[in-house]
Amino acid sequence: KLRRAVCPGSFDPITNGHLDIIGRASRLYDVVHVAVMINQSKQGLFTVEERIELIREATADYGNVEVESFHGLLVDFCKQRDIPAIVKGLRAVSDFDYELQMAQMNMGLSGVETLFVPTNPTYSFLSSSLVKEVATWGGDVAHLLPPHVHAALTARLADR
Ligand code: COD
Repeated sequence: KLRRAVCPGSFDPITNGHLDIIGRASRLYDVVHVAVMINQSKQGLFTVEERIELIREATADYGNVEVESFHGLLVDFCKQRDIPAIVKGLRAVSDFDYELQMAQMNMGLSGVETLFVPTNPTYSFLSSSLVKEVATWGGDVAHLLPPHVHAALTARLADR
């Protein structure tokens, strides 16, 4: 039986911080599902389809990563695919309260475990929203994103 885990998020867009966690999960599990969770109250910079494509290109070399979107509860995504574990990165104590709440809620709802991986300190300050804000005002974020994601971000911001 294949051992599966999910790395969920918004990934608007995927950063080197996300990629670090996905890569580490891909060494621990047979299959890692990356779930782009659809949040209709949040207007993204990239469409869900664009985010999926950027993640697929970034994770193609790992060989065991499957990328898809999902509209609904993360525990239902897990149940439908027989996934017993959620893998999350923890950047700082500021992440902890909310992540703990979600982990306990998800455990209570369906018994799915959440495993926390400490962020690579190189990326502990990194989030998609900060990257977008810095790039919007011309700051250099090239070292924080895979090259094709940086190119897509630069193009998208130039269009606006
Ligand atoms: N270093 C390491 N890890 C990182 C970094 C970084 N620099 N940045 C992000 N991460 C990891 C974190 O684990 C983070 O949780 C994950 O990547 C995704 O990050 P984002 O910012 O793309 O996504 P979020 O925080 O918007 O994702 C929240 C979810 C979509 C996971 C959550 O809202 C959810 O599960 N929603 C589905 C609906 C649901 O089930 N709700 C009930 C929850 S109890």
